[in-house]
Amino acid sequence: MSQHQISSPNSSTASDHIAKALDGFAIELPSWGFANTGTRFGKFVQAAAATSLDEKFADAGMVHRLTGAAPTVALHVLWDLPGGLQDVAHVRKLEAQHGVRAGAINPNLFQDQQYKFGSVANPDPTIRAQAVAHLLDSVEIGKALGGQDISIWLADGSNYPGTQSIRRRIQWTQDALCQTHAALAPGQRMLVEYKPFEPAFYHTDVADWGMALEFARRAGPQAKVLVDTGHHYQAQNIEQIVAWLLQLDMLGGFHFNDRRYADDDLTLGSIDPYQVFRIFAEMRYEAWLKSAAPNTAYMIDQSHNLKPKMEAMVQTVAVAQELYARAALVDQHVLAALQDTCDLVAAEELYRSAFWQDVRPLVREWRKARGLAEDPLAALHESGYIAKITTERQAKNAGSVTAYA
Ligand code: LRH
Ligand code: MN
Repeated sequence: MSQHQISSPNSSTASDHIAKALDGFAIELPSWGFANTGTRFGKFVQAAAATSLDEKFADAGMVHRLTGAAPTVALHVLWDLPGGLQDVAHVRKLEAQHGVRAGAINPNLFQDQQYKFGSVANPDPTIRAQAVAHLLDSVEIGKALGGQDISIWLADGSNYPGTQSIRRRIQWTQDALCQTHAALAPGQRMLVEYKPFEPAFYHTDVADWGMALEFARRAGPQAKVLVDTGHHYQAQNIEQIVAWLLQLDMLGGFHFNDRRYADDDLTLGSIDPYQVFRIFAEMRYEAWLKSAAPNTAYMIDQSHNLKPKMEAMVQTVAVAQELYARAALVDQHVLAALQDTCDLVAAEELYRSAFWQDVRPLVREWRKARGLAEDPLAALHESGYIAKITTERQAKNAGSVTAYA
């Protein structure tokens, strides 16, 4: 075997590597990925889309049964628990019924009319207090459901220079995150998600990883940074940001999706699968370095505006497994030696040839060995599940066609 090549995928070592890696790999589904979503130019309603929490849990349960890798579903408070703590008992029932647990709790601080000029960073102290109250409610819901993470994304910002004080908004945001951190139970985490723009188009209060890092650090030890892959400027090196956050032990989790232009929320690996591989390679290095899997939450955050939602979600989990399996093929020990002896081509060949390995046969083998469908997408089609939910839901969905303006 030449020094450039890693062990071919059907060798025992590769299948062991992949099996071990996939046994420890789970990715969280977004409840909103099953619902009708759109852009500002409209929403194309799907007859089989989920319109209730029951249906979202049913769909998530089906994806987990098919893939064995999606045991939790992220919830958005106002979309999924409009009754707040009162809805917890119902969520518990759905967890038992569908075999998936509630995962990260995502507060909604972007849709209410009073948040036009911001939520936690709004110049009006009454509105800031309302936003903090919602964050504290979300923490209590998280405690009641026993999930680990409160995942906070703030749409706060402004559209025109000079119209808002960036400095005072930093302090207001900090105050809110400190109050939220103070309410966390031991073992709970708050994840601070950054995004450079949209819906604000001049400044966003938590716009990049540095701001999120500083906000998290100042909030307290249970605060970490969440990296949404769609929340970066085109030329940003996302895996370098991941490496830094790992180096600082401040990486809490990911929202995976893909994009060609902005926060397009397309399906993972559909535009740039090598990007996801490079991120997973940094995660594998961390696991190798610390001989333990990092406590990083892998989550999907996509809106399936055109693709049929169940297929899109099953496809996403399968692609995530395949890209994670490829990253598991990188021999970190050999790579480190090649990197530190600056054997550039050998290092690159070892790194990229892992990406080029067609691991699908071994991933199918892993599924088969665990009593799972070798091809989850084919199994979804054969299951009749889509026909069943289409019949059950089409009337309700037919009534929800909306226009933007
Ligand atoms: C914001 C975001 C955030 C969610 C939302 C659904 O763009 O990534 O994570 O709250 O999408
Ligand atoms: Mn996100």
